[in-house]
Amino acid sequence: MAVYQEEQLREVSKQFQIYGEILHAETCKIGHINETYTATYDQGGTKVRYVHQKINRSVFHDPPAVMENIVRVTTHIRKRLVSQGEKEITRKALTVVPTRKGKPFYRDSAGEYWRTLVFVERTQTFEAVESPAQAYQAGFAFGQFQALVSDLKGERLHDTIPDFHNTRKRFNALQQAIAEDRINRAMQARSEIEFALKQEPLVDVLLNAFARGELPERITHNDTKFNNVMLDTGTGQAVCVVDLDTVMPGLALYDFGDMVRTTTSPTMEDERDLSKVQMQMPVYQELARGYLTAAGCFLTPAELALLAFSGKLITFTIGIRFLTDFLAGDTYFRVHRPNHNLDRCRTQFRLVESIAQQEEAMQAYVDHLS
Ligand code: GN1
Ligand code: MG
Repeated sequence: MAVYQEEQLREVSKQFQIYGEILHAETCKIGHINETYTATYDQGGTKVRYVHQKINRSVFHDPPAVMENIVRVTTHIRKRLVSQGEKEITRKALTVVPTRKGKPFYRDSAGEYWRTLVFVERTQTFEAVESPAQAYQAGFAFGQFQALVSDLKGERLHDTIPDFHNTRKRFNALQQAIAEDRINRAMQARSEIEFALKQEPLVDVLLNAFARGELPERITHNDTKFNNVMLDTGTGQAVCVVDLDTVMPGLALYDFGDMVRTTTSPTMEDERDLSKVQMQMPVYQELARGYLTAAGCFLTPAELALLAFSGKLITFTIGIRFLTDFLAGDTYFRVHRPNHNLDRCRTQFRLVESIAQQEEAMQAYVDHLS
């Protein structure tokens, strides 16, 4: 880690209610948005780990609102787990560590927002699913998350990123990026652009159903990537879900859709060999079974009828977001190599095709389960 980062972290670490001295910290490379560090402290002779994160201000315009949502949600989940008699609560519900002034975030002299969480030990995350059993765990974990927050009382949560999964707005943004073609990349992405524009009939399906009052607004996670599920290193069972920045009012279908996107192909999100990208039915079936085991009791028939479609839609939506960012010059998603966003877009579009080919069977399976 760069020296300036280490000094910055040392400064940040002093602001939070952590009793002990920081020994060292590592950069966590997962995630395209925030800067994340795992820091080890000496606490009474024992090594204890915490997570420090700098919230990306160009993505999250109101970090205090993000933190207010997260504190409300994690506090509520903790209470529910306690009342259910659960053990290991600080592994199952994320713990926001307050600053010495009692706030959930620290604002540094440059205006950057930092937060600290208790590190969840003896867990691991995976970029791609290794077995149907892991997909079951992911489905169950996010379904349970939705169930746990379903009775959160009080004001509506903040929309931390308005219109986050609004495919019509994402589609319009793509059209604009194509029209502007700011850095002359449209040529390179001709076939992806053509594919994207052809899919326009998908764009309004969920938005229209919502507008007609057929789909309920719920509290949802909105970033249900498989690498946001912490799996116990011993048992392989899901312990908790992380990355709560986008927890806000939304549709349950978007959560399920993003699980389909990130679990059912054996490949990473940026796989270059497209022949390896495919929706695997046995993995999908376990994902759906896990999700419905936890969430089946509250989902409505209209939601259940659109589960398979939601996988196709969200995969398409994230695909056009990668494509838009590629055309705009990689300003949103962190990239690690040339054409990274274009590669990511290609895998998404290949997966859209694979889901489309199997969509009927995918829906038939969930119909039979529910
Ligand atoms: C971003 O935080 P991270 O990297 O898990 C993005 C998601 C995308 C995802 C694609 C706030 O998530 O919406 O699905 O990349 N998060 C935000 O990998 O835009
Ligand atoms: Mg995220």
